[in-house]
Amino acid sequence: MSGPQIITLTQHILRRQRQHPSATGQLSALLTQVGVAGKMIQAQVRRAGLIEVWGATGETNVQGETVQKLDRIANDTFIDMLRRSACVAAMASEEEHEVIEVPREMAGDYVVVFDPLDGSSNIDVNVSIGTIFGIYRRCHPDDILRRDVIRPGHQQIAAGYIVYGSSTMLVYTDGVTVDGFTLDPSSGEYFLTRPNMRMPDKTRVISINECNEPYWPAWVAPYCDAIKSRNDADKRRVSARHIGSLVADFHRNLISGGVFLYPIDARTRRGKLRVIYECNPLAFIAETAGGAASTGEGRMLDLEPQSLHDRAALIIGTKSDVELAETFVRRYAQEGA
Ligand code: P6P
Repeated sequence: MSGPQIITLTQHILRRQRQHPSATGQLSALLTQVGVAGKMIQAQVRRAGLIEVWGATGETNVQGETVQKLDRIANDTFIDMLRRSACVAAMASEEEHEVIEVPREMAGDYVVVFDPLDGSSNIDVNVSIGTIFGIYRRCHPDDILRRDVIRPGHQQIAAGYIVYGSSTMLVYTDGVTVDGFTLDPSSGEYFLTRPNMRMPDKTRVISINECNEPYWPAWVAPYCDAIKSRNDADKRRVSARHIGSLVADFHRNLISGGVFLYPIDARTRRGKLRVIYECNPLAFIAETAGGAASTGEGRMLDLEPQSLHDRAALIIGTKSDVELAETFVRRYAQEGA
């Protein structure tokens, strides 16, 4: 890959840094290290089956989910890279019960939250999976506080994901633009292939696990029907696509235009997706790209999490159809459904 029009992830990050004269370079270094961790994880993902990384470890994580071998590898890789980056003071992972504090002598100015391998139930069937991350400034120069991590998503200063799909792409936002970088396996470098990604304003795809319909709140089925009713005998305007890997479903919708929903489950009265390290990073990306993300009752990024592994309902994607979902929620709430 060469030519003046193609720039690397590091070149892009440094260009952005130059727009902030007071920048110390720590965020640039941190984002670069995230990219390196992504390369290390994708190297293992791409060899699943050739090396003994299929299957489960036999452990159950804090979520009560079976830990896949690649979950453990991705989690340990991310933690090690961030711990040694000198940019991070604390981190929170889907796979870790508690916040991980970096020793003071190695700590930096940032806090990172992440799902090291989202969609890992898809590993053994060769379906796209990914890493999701969010970055915050630490709240206090010396101590790690609860509010360093348990905080609303609108305080993020950067967020992104790495999707291990037909190619490996790193997509991140600094709050100004959303930019996508494709990993070139021959050079080991990420190249800017999708600058300034914008969420299309038309929904072409709806993503939801239809098998949960018996447990949906009353507003969900009518909402889905309203979206599907845009199709007519002559033209299909909306299709259903649900990979079962949030990061892959979101990435497709960000490029093609779509809405993803994981509503509250009426049996448990809670959602499945985790607020801090799944919903909020993607919500920050969605909003920066001109889309939206909601719990149904309100803006996802305004939600005040109460604990590290809080879950919520998530509706994310094309802004008009996220807002339409909120309209349905209000209508059915008024009808007492
Ligand atoms: P279900 C993967 O485990 C995940 O957290 C998301 O990536 C995905 O969207 C969701 O769960 C799928 O859940 O209940 O449809 O299998």
